[in-house]
Amino acid sequence: MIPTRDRIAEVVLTAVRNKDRVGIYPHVGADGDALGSAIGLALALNQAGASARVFVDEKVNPRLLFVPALDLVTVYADLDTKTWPQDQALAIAVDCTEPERLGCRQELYRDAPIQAALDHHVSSGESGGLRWIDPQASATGEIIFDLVTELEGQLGQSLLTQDGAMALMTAIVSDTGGFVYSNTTARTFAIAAHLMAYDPDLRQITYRLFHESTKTQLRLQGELYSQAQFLQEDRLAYARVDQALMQRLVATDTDLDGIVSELRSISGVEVAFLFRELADGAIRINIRSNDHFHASDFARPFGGGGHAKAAGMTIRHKTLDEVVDLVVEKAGQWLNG
Ligand SMILES: [Mn+2]
Repeated sequence: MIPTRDRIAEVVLTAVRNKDRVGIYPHVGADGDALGSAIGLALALNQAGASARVFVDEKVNPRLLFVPALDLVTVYADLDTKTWPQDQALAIAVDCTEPERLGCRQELYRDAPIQAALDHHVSSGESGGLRWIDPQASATGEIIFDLVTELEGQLGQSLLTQDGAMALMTAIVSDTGGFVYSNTTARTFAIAAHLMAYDPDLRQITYRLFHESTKTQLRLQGELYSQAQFLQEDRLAYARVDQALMQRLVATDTDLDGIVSELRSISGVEVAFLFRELADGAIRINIRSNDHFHASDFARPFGGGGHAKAAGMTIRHKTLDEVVDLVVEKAGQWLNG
């Protein structure tokens, strides 16, 4: 039996040799890995003679607008589904395995004569088509690199370019947090070293992905951090933001990104909360925790959910003060229970 990754390399090679149309589908809410992988793959396939395009559900995240070759990306709403996708010989899902993760585009994907999925997440669901899943890969970008390397060998032609290396480096930097998460391996560095030979702008990638901020964010962080509260021998930290503050600073929801994680990063803090009053009066609560506090178990009785260390919930028909008191008291019991 031919391993699936070889079969995927084979169908991609056939598509390239036939100069076929190949549709590439990152998951909804494409992050640096999904988008970088998709564009890196599209560039390599086009370099080899295919006609590849990337289809996405929503506009590219402003943080990712530095990624090269965005002209290869079409947003679903702008897509004339009667033309291009009808002729695709091959559809490739990247950074996801289940067609449900493709949102509006799942029919386009399913309609292709051949489907292949490239992913590093372990998937339980059954789905048609070919799958190349490598849970050892820090990012789908590593899998794309392997596939491109395989194609280069088969075609006896170099397919990586500076833009392609930039896209794949973005994918890897994004999912490894800049080569610091525990998913970073010797192989990750070996691939990164290979990509560096094409001179991608690594400084630009890390700045745009992790460090770029705005004046509004700085002011908002200043306000929230200076008012942050610490309870339970500093094991519980929280910050709160009401509509008046948001309006005074002309801040939006995304300006609050990262604040609760920053509170959780404080040495000794087991659980951190960010309480925000929404425009309709509901209170949204973001929870970040360390090993000893299960965030989604905590959120569930309040109708929320998420993961062990990151969860959220929304409480209605109570004031911000009431919600803070309620949640902080309950969390105190959890910490001492
Ligand atoms: Mn990924």
